[in-house]
Amino acid sequence: AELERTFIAVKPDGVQRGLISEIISRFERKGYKLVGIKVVVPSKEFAGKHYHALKEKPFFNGLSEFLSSGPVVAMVWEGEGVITYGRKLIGATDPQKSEPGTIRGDLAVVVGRNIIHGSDGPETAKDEINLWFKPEELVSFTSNAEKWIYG
Ligand code: DAT
Ligand code: MG
Repeated sequence: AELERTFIAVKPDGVQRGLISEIISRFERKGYKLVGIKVVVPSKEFAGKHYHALKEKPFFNGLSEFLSSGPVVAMVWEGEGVITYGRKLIGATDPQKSEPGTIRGDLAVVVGRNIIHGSDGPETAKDEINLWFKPEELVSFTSNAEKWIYG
């Protein structure tokens, strides 16, 4: 299996609502591999770095404040097509527009509390993984299930 990796985070609302295992379970059952995970309370400055592409948006300050308001579960998931398909599992940014069956469609109601973050492309995936994780915090291993997932 190709070593594509993406950054996924359960935001403070998802953590407070007890949705960590539900979210991990959806990625794990799909066949993706968890190669890094930690619980952190990011500073507002760090949250601003994470969302730097949105710094001109009117909601940027509130967004950075919200991401830094409590524990976040930061993860790196690996697998073929995980960046694009991870976004499909997550659903549209606005939960009012997310399809049922997606994480946001099933578990969230408003855009400001949409419980999960996922990298939106190969460049942001690389940048976000590097921002949140040191190389030694990530593992590389072959799962026994891989031959049954990929053939
Ligand atoms: P996504 O999280 O789907 O990648 P994004 O990168 O455009 O979406 O925005 C990052 C987060 O900012 C999003 O998850 C929730 C918040 N956000 C986006 N648009 C918003 C809006 N119009 N009002 C309030 N918050 C918004
Ligand atoms: Mg985004």
